[in-house]
Amino acid sequence: MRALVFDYALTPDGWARDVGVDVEGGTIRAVAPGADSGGRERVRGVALPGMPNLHSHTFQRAMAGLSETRGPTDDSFWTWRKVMYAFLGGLDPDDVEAIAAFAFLEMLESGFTAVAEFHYLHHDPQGRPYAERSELAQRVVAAAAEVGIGLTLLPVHYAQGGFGAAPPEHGQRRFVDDVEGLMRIVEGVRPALAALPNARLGIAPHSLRATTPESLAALLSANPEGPVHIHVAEQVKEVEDCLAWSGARPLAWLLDNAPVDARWCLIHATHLDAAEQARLAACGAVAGLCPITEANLGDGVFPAAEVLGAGGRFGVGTDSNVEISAFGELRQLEYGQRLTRRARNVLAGEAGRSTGRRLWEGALAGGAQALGLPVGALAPGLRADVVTLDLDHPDLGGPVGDRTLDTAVFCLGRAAVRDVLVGGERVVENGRHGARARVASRYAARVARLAALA
Ligand code: NGQ
Ligand code: ZN
Repeated sequence: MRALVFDYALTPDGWARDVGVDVEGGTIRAVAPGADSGGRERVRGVALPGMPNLHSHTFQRAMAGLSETRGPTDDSFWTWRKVMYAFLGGLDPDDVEAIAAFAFLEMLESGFTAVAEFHYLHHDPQGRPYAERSELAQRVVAAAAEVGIGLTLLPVHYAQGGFGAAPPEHGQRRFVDDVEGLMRIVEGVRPALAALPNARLGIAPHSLRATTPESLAALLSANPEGPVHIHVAEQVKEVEDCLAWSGARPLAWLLDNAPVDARWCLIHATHLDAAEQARLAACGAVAGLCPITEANLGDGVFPAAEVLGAGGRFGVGTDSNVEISAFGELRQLEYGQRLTRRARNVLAGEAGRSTGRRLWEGALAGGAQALGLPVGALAPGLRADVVTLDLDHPDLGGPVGDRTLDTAVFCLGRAAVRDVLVGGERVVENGRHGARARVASRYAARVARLAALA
């Protein structure tokens, strides 16, 4: 048993001072505001429940900055995807592990304490399964174990190149498998995942365009429980292609043809008509928003005011990992609304409410649901995953409360983070992960190797 006391904490009952937290086996046993410090280890700063990151493709981190030069035709998501496919062609298992470890480390330093990795890089550079089919999935698990982040692994099924049984492109050779092949990856990685202190296995049909009605049904019957994540309607072209294929818009098609409920996380549910907005809010699934990547890729703006206003659930993810920041995702989410509506404090919901607090608490709940892990609040029975804000930062010297969180979201970002605890163990101290030097230099060597190949 470890007995901690935080200077301040955001508890389910609101802000509190001198918050004692008892931790056993990584899980919170008791939370007691107004604790006296005798016999307790003091953790300085303002404790927030750590944020779950509900969507990541870690390998894309190593192409950050490589797709920002204008190409010969109008650049778009689709030209970015070509660059991304070319980049991943050369990744070997050691690259995959080194990049994942660095991305996970940066997530921890930015305030994320668990991540849902949407893992679709399965095969070797020629598109052949590895001798151990789950080789690359196991590398992702090893990376999470090395840096100590909670993990929901989502082995991804990629069935086809596009709507209507389009054959896969050359760039998709490392992803494509049948349901049986994917299930061998699921079974292969299960033991490694079971050895992590806070991990979960889910499943992910990649997207409506990369799945078929038959493979979707087969995948769901082979995986009757656990999280289900899918990319939904990120690009206007996906909406048009889905209409041409089925006569229905993507989210409407999914809701009509799959048992979408609270197990589901709908990634990039960007393009929704009014009926879809209402159905999304009502279905119990989490809208998985990745506002920094969605801005970077030119996807469009999720109708957050409408869906959240109707009681919809949401969480945030870092997707391409071009910039990794828990506070930054929430800031971009709100800024998208401000820019399109020419208004301020759109997502706070009601008068007198703090935007930063509303977003942090909303994304905690939705993120925990999407990952299927016992995280998301400082409460008994949940993991002791905590991010502390640095009260020594010159911008955080005022009274502790909603304003502290608003300052972190809108002003400081990662610079607000002091310590990060996962399962009660301190993995980040004064903004730096304990393994940063080793993990960052291994990552840098891998990025240099990849650059030399290109
Ligand atoms: C992904 N990314 O899975 O990484 C996709 C691109 C694809 C986003 N949708 C790959 N942002 O769509 O095939
Ligand atoms: Zn994605």
